[in-house]
Amino acid sequence: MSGPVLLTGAAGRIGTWLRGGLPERGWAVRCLDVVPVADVRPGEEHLVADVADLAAMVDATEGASAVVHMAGISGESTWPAIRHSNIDGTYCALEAARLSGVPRVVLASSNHATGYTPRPAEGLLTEADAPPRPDTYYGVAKATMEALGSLYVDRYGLDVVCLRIGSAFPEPTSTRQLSTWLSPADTVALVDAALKAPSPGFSVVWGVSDNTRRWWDLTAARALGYEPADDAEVYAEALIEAHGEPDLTDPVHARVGGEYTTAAFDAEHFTA
Ligand code: 15L
Repeated sequence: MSGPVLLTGAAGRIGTWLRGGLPERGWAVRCLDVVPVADVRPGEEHLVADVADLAAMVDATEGASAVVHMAGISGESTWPAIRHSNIDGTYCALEAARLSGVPRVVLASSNHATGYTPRPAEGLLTEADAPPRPDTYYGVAKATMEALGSLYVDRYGLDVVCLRIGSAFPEPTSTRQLSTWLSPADTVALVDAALKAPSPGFSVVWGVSDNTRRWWDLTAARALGYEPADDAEVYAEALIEAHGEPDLTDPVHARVGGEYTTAAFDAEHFTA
């Protein structure tokens, strides 16, 4: 495949991991963020633009082989802020890809698109068992992202892979994250697989490491070619000593979205 991958949200946490990891896997990366990247690396191409600016996004996607769309607010916020960055931003990423003839878009969805989904009594939860059931405005934007992705596949024939990312942090910091952690290396492996999978059409997969305590099924992600290497269990002893054994009846552990489904995430807690 010729042409660089346009990486939106390149200055963010996941964007920074991908700027390191994708070139190691052979991808040329064109970086875009609304703020300049602090530590520009040799050979990197950089653009500063708002992802919700369609004209700028059309310019940015010109000649790209794929878009990896990581930009957006990374948690709950006010409706206007979410609508601008996360809903308009996703529309512009997809529409710019269509207008520029970019055949594939990888979207950073989230477990919060399905946050009110209960943990299954036993076994693993597949993506098909978790249709959109958002827990926040943030989750609504991620459910909208998946719906927009589906539209651009059916109507315009793009390939769109939605990654329902769990907890993408350097290491797990809570007992919930013993189940939901997606390590930096596995984040790169998952995006690489989403870029390489032959003709995925429309695909929605959980983004989680191979955690001993995970309850999200990885069959669909593995079918794309994802081979996770990490397991949060190495952090279990320390986290359980600090926080106690997880209470599986607590919404934080009993629902996909964890704390996002609790009253602490009611709208009045978020102001402009
Ligand atoms: C997400 O989607 C957020 O971006 C991140 O900040 C965490 O809240 C994560 O989900 C999670 O569920 O742990």
